[in-house]
Formats: sequence, structure tokens, C-alpha cells
Amino acid sequence: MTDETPPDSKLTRSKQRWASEHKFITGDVNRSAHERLPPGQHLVRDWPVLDLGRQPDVAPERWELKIGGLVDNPVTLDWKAFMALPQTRTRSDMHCVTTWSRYDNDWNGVATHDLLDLVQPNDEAAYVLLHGYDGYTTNVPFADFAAEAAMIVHAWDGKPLTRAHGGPARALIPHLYLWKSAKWLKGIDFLAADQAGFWEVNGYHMRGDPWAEERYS
Ligand SMILES: Nc1nc2c(c(=O)[nH]1)N[C@H]1C(S)=C(S)[C@@H](COP(=O)(O)O)O[C@H]1N2
Ligand SMILES: [Mo]
Repeated sequence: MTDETPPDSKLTRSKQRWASEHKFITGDVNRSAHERLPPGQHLVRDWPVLDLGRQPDVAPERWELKIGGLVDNPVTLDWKAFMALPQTRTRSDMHCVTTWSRYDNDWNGVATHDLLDLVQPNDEAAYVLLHGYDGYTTNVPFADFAAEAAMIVHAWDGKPLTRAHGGPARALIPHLYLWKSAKWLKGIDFLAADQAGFWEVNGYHMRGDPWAEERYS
């Protein structure tokens, strides 16, 4: 048996050097400009406010996040406990089903995978239902909730999240349409079966992937 050494040519030597230098790996996890804007969307510079018209006034001292359902370790976090969890910073785009998208939003908060470490969902947990203080609900598949960039955020652009945008803390699942990102977050329930939330009952899609234009069901 002989070793399969690659033919020694100028190109293979170049390729080996590129590999060792990590050439062409930009570290840019964003899609190309063409793929970055989902179909049917247009870019905005401001950040519109959309909700049911009730904006609950939840002071951090009174805020609580209850996480339960199919988990081994249900918890209710007050503000201090929430802020004591590992803190994560991300930058992501947001896409609203009403066709606006906004690029490069800087977020601070707790990554959902750190919450999952805390509550330990069991094997039957396949869906998540998010609850807001205004009575709003929205459902997401477990895998989307657990995605790398998904968070519970408390700051945008380096400043505390405003009441209008769901402060003191909201969900953020940036790879789905923004209606899946519940504002004024109050509860997270892990479920075995998918349960339609507020807009999903009213005809919106159960998953809401902007690149697949999953706007309505
Ligand atoms: N609690 C709560 N969360 C909510 C909503 C709501 O009415 N209540 N509206 C959803 C919808 S339809 C959208 S488009 C986004 C808008 O978030 P924004 O106002 O920060 O842009 O919030 C989502 N999260
Ligand atoms: Mo929306």
C-alpha cells in the first residue's frame, strides 16, 4: 500500500496554503446581499412599533418570567435572577411580515440555549408557546427557539429595550418573522404538540420562515 499523496503542483500547494491560512473564510455569518433580504421585503432604517395596542407597563422590579411545561426544572425568574444568567451579545436582522426588514440590530440578553441548560426540557418538548404580559401568545418549533441566535433580549443598540418594543425583556428569534418574537415576555411553555398562538389562530403561519415566505397558513 502506498500513501495517496496529492500530486505536487502549483495549484495544490496554493490550496494547501489557503487552507492553512483559512483563506476565503470571512467570519461573516450573514448571507450575501442578495440572499440577505427575504423575498417580498424592503429595508427600513427606523424600527416600527407593532402590537395589539396595549403596551403593558412592567417595571423590572415587578417583571417575572415563568418557564414551565415539559421541563425537568421549571423556574420563575425575577429580574435579578434573569440578569445573573450568562449574558450574550448578538447582531442580527429582523423581518416583519408587514414587509419591512431592518439590518444590523445589536442585542444584549440571555441566549435561549442558556435558558435550556437551566430548565432542561425533556424529550417530548417539541414546541414552545411564548406568552406576553398583554395576553399575546405565539408558537414556535423547539428547534427554532433553540437556534444559535435566539435570545431573550433586554437591550437594543446598547440601550435598555423601550416599553414600546417590549421592554423590559422580549423574545428574539431573528430567523423567523418578528411576530414570533413576543414582547413583554412573561412565560415560556414547552409542549409536545404545536398550539397556535394569537396570530396563528388568525391565519398566520405556524412556523414563519421569511425566506420561504411562510406568512399565512
Ligand atoms: N406581547 C406581544 N408581542 C408581540 C406583539 C404583540 O402584540 N404583543 N406583536 C408581534 C408582532 S405582529 C410584531 S410585527 C412584532 C413587532 O415588534 P416591534 O413593535 O418591536 O417592532 O412584535 C410581535 N410581538
Ligand atoms: Mo406583525
